Amino acid sequence: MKRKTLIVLAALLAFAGACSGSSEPTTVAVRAVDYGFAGLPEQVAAGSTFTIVNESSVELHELVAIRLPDDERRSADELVQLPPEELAQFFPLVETVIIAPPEGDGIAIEGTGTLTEPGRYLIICAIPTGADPDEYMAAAAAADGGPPQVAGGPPHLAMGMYGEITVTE
Ligand SMILES: [Cu+2]
Repeated sequence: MKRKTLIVLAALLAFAGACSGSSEPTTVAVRAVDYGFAGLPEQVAAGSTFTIVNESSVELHELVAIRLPDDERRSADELVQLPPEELAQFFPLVETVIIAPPEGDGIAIEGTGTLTEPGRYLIICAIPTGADPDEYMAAAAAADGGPPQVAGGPPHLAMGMYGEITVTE
């Protein structure tokens, strides 16, 4: 076999190894920016824990992980285009919510940040654009699990702050 062929084969094997090497739970540090998630992996092993750091100096951000039904085939791109009341149907499937103030670390306010159930997850931030962080946190506490009512523009997901991950066995 020619040397060049061997090098290509070695590279392919290394690539295959990297793809299948997601079986161990890890801690995934995601960076929240205006407006998106940086460092969101495509796949993680079940039991992996998410943390967020908010790199914005003005906006509050959150990471909401929704375990999509097994028969849900629409992409994250399609799901975030749904009217708010249709998207709200997925809210009972929220596994965890991590919220982080501007230039701050995230705190899990629902769940623990760990995704234990294999499947496909929609990741969104639904904070209204331009909302006052302190006002939002106070409203969230007062809403007792419901959607906080605060002034602001469209949710950050409408600005592109969403993603999709698959949790593997
Ligand atoms: Cu956000």
